[in-house]
Amino acid sequence: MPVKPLVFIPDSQLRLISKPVQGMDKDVRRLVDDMFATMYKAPGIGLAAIQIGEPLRVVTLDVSRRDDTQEPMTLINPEITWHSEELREMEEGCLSIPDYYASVERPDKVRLKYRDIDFKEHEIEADGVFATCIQHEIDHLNGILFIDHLSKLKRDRVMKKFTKLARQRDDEA
Ligand code: GNR
Ligand code: NI
Repeated sequence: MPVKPLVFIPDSQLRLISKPVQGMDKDVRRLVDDMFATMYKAPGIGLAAIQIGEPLRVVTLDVSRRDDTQEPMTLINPEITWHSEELREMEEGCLSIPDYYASVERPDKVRLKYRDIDFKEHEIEADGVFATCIQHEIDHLNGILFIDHLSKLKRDRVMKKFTKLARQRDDEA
């Protein structure tokens, strides 16, 4: 289960619309394994495939936060079928935007349709951190980042900082 390098802003891959998975095969299973390895190592509570450079609608998730009670979830082709009118604000971060955190308002509850690792369809209701994380990951599948939900001023400031960092890294290489 190799840990893969993460894709960071301002890499334009993060703006791609990821493609639906047509069915499970060895390649998709290997991708899911690599995503869990990369997500747990980071560590993060969720990961979208595009964050390791694969534009497929695959998400790994584990909001348990504790090593002794892992609750890994694989979401293939996830779709939100309903969301509450009620919103909730939560501090978010993103592995593709290291060490930057900001509050985002999103629907408090969602209904989620997805396929599991056996390509079996499920529909579940989610709230709390779980609901926030699902929405953050589905945004990734559509080329959207949590900073897109902030003011243009804040977003521009973050993009500028990371663009400068990337240029310094390139200069050093
Ligand atoms: O690890 C992560 N933590 C997190 C915290 C609040 C809201 C969303 C997240 S997802 C993030 C990992 C990540 O970047 N997933 O795309
Ligand atoms: Ni993210």
